[in-house]
Amino acid sequence: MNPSPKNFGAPFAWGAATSPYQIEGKEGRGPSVWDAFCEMPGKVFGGHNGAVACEHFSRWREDVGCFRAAGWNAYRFGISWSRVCPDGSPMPDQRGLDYYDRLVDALLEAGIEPWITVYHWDMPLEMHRRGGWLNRDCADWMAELASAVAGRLAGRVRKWFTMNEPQCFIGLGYYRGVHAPGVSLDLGSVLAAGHHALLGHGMTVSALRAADAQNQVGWAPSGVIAIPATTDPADVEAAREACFNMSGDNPLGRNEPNPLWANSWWSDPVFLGHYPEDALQRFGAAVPAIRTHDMETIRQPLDFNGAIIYTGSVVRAGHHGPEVVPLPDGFPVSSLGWPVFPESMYWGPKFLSERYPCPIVIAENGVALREWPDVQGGVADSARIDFLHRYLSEFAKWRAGGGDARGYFHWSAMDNFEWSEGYKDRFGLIHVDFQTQKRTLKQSAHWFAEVIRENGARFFRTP
Ligand code: IFM
Repeated sequence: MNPSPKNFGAPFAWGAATSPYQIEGKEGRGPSVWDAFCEMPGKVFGGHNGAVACEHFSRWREDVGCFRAAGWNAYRFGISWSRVCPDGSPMPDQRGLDYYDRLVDALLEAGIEPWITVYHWDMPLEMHRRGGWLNRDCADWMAELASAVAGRLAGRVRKWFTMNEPQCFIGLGYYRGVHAPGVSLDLGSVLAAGHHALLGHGMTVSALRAADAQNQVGWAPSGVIAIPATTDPADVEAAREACFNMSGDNPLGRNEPNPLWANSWWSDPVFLGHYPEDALQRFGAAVPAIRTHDMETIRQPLDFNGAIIYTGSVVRAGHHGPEVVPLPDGFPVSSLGWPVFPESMYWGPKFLSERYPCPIVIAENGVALREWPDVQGGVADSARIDFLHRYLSEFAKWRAGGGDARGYFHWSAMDNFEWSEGYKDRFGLIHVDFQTQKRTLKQSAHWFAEVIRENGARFFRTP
């Protein structure tokens, strides 16, 4: 590693990310668990759903043109399981695969490397009816999906994420019930579903490697990021502890008696091959049944850890352990109310890579705003530029100190269906008019293109 880097180094993936349910629309696919969830009264803002979304299924050519114009060298997108397995049988439908085949070719032609996420939440409804993640077989179904997709795209796609944020599709979906499938189960069932998801991750890694030995595989979890209140070693230690401690004393987990946002419940099995001891103690009888070889299946060597970082909490050393520092009035927040903490892009990669030594790819980072096209037709999202500038500076600081950074994917490529928040908040670098489906590159997309052209050099210059 160059001790004084002048930019993000090569090869570095610069681009943006999407997921299928959020952009594709329902044309050509079977019903998914999210279609059913959106029909449940009161679950999604304004009764919105992903039936149309960005119509990316039919507009993908135009969209790839936008991505090229935005200067990305990489694009992260997910496979719609309900498109590849529309009736819920794990047998793939070739027409679903054809779609991704064409998309991948178009991206490669545009000089954009595809980074694929195998599972980003749109489980076929029929699989959910057969138990979904509560059914251990779901792990096999996911690995079959991975084999089919990786087999078809072998030699053209080399970068893979197994799954996106099990914290969300298990924690929000099966425990809080605010995401699909929208159920609130007891902790034991939730942890069992999570265990099956982790098995699905491990089996998918093997399937991807079996399809092509040159495949590079990672995953994309999210989790709490604690930022030390000061650089005093006691505060730094308190923040580190808050990121991983799963005992009931953790101030970041106290109100959530479940593994929802804990890094260690999910990442310890994946990288270290076991669940964290403090969590096993805390969850007691709710701990899932772990069969012989399960942990070996889950712990597969990974090529990168896809960190998902939006926000954080400031933590200090208190008299009785880590304490959260309250936010002052008027603290900057996104339109979803998420506090803006650029420092999370330094401390997050640092704490994660210290505990789980593995190169970091930022799989998602971005900000929700409610901007609109101005009278001249441009979209002046200066707050997003400022957000990006600040977060990327912190990421560069981490890399300059020796961090192994391999890529940055902005969330999101384009405005889209933001799950239970519907269409009211916009995350895209590309503005989508949901009435006309017109795409407009926002100012942030143009600014980001310059950053990419110089490989982020501006963040490494000393002022
Ligand atoms: O839109 C989501 C994405 O699907 C998963 N990670 C967080 C994003 C913003 O909420």
